[in-house]
Amino acid sequence: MPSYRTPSSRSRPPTRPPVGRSIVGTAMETEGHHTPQQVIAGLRATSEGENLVQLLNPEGQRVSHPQFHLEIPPAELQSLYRDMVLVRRADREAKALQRQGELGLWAPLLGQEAAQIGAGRAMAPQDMAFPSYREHGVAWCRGVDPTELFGIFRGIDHGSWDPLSTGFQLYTIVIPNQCLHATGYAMGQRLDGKIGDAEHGEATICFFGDGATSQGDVHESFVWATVYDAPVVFFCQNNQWAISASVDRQTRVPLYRRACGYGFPGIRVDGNDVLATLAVTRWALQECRTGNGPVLIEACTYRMDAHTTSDDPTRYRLADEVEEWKLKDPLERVRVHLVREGLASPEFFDGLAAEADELALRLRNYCLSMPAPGPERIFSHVYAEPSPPLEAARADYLAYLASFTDAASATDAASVTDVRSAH
Ligand SMILES: Cc1ncc(C[n+]2csc(CCOP(=O)(O)OP(=O)(O)O)c2C)c(N)n1
Ligand SMILES: [Mg+2]
Repeated sequence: MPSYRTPSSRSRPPTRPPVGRSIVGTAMETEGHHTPQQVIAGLRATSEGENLVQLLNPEGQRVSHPQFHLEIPPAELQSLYRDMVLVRRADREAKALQRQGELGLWAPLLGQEAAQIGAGRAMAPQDMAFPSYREHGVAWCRGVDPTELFGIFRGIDHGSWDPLSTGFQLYTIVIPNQCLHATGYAMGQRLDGKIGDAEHGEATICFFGDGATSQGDVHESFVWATVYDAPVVFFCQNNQWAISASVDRQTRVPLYRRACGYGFPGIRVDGNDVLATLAVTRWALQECRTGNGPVLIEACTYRMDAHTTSDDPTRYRLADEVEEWKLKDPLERVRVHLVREGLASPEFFDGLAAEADELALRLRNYCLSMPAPGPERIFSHVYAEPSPPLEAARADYLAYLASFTDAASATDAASVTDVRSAH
């Protein structure tokens, strides 16, 4: 029987008395004018947030924190900025492709780049991520190309990357099933003796939203994770909205404080600050790797765009709110910091802009030439090993299609190819 070690001393985040329930964070696209009132409201919102870990403020200045000290070389800072710029560009291109009828749907990540790049870059190669449907930035960090995401949103694929080699599981639409999957996986890591070593130990990180916290799955996951000391970081991106339901419809206490009721640490980070998110997630994963999991992180951020391309957020939220968050843009504060501190040259920014253009063009070209898979594709990659009942079902289905007199249908059915083998 495996023994479950109860951590003797958790290194907990600092605790301070709660001061309120409003959650604030930061803003986005930088075009547009803001009134002085909006500027002040935006900046004050971040600095007054309850127990918010922040290392780079919206003005692009480093701030200190008693527990989290992050020394970061200029090259690493540039590379974090590069990741955020490129995933934002991929996200904007995907939205344009949807509007042009090339994707069936898109779930924008605009505004959540720092939360996702900070968390994704904190992961070690041996860690495993369980995403929802908006984690395009984490996918990027795990080496899953945006083209792989496009297959899902074009409706021709259920996800074609390898979760084991990338450490990035498939997208999950059913909210928030992935919390249960992640908890089970993390329990497995513990049972297999994969934790305990700070360098080689494994950890799991699970991504979900503020709205997801109202689902029973999250409660069940928290209970199982805590009583089995599962090495899982629950990474909640509180982007303030669950489609049209604002976060005050989900909770009357800041979400990170819920962890206390389950007996594990909860910590609240400025999710629009890539440095703070990186530092806090690194700490949390390390806690898990060394047997002190689970940990809950609430990353305070904002969904700047619609829930999906099928949603119209002007129906349920005020433009003022969005304007306020624009002032806390996760990219802009890093750009300002790099420029002000002389940590990146104009050539760096020019080169990055060109790289983003190239990426967008590559994604567009790929999308326009993406082959449609045949109808038998649904039977592919279901099990690792051949399955006679599934093979029989596939043969039946192809025979059924071939029974049509329509020559075009028969040709389509016969010429179907696996979309993966085509690329
Ligand atoms: C079980 C379940 N119920 C309802 C939905 C429909 N739905 C899709 S996204 C969403 C809101 C999720 O909000 P949140 O957890 O805050 O994540 P966000 O979209 O903001 O990233 C809902 C209700 C679903 N996908 N699954
Ligand atoms: Mg949300």
